[in-house]
Amino acid sequence: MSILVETKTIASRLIAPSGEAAATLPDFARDHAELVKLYRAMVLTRTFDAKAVALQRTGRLGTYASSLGQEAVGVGLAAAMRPDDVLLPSFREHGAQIWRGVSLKELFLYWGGDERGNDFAGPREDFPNCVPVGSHASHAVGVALAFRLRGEPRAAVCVFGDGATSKGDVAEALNMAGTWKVPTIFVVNNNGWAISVPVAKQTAATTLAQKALAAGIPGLRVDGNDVVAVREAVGDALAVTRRGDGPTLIEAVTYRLSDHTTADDAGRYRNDTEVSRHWPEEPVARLRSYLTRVGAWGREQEESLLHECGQQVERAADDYLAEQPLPITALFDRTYATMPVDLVDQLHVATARAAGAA
Ligand SMILES: Cc1ncc(C[n+]2csc(CCOP(=O)(O)OP(=O)(O)O)c2C)c(N)n1
Ligand SMILES: [Mg+2]
Repeated sequence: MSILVETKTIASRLIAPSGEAAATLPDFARDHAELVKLYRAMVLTRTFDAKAVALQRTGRLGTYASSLGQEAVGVGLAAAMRPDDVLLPSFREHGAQIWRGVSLKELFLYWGGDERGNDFAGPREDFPNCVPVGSHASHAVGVALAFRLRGEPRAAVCVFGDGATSKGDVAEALNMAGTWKVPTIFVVNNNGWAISVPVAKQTAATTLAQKALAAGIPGLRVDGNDVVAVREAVGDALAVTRRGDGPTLIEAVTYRLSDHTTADDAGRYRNDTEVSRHWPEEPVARLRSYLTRVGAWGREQEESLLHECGQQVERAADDYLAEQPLPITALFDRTYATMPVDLVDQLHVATARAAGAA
């Protein structure tokens, strides 16, 4: 009798950290222009990220969750999606949101505490960031069920962290997705840490991909710092689910090079040696190195891309900073059709204070 207890522990990889091809590349990756698009999106994401941290440090943005070193997960999965699929991100998927057309100004607004940042002009049906850990996984199953009931060939792509996989919400969502065979792709952005808790301290599972087994769905591990491998894995899973063959759980193994958020100091619980060990694997340098090797990228392109991204991000930051903030009373606007009494009282206090301050 054989007992199936885990999925493959080796993460599939197409481009090695050195920038050499580690396997035969899929068709899309033979087109250098396609790879350059992925590279540009990762560089833009990183440029946005650095500016967001700088704005927070100077008191002009709220608490911000950096995606430094994790750009390949977001960009790779979004590049595999169709525009009318629906993305349900957690809070570290800036790369995916940017790829799908959320504007940099909207992202700054959101992280500046302004709800208008969630009213995307671009992907109208994408979900806003989900800060409660893992609670959007069941929403993703609902979205996918709606697609099935309406006979639409669309899929829901739900991204959450390694920490979220320890939550009941995620286990329940995987279970129902498997039972109903709905078109949901779950991507675990495994960055090694849930704030100060490393993966090994929150689960005895050898991989997070194997959490798919109990739900009766495929689970696989992919190198989350290899944007080509991420795009390929998510693309394949989407093709399967569009045929009606159900969901997949993809564990993208990456590493959080930054603090958890700007409100965190990872130096208090994680040593620098561990972080240094992961820098050589980061996704942006890896793809640049591949593109340089094959003659599709050079110093001039790099310089002009950095300049372009810098300008685009600065313009968006200026637009964000020039926006008239919403009145404090806007906090009360969109949660209840009929406001509970205690909130009505708070609204009166806020209104009075705002009037006093004016
Ligand atoms: C339900 C819930 N519990 C606790 C928190 C506080 N919290 C915010 S992020 C986080 C850790 C999340 O870790 P992980 O899922 O690995 O995502 P990562 O932040 O590493 O991207 C926690 C516990 C929360 N936001 N929601
Ligand atoms: Mg994590």
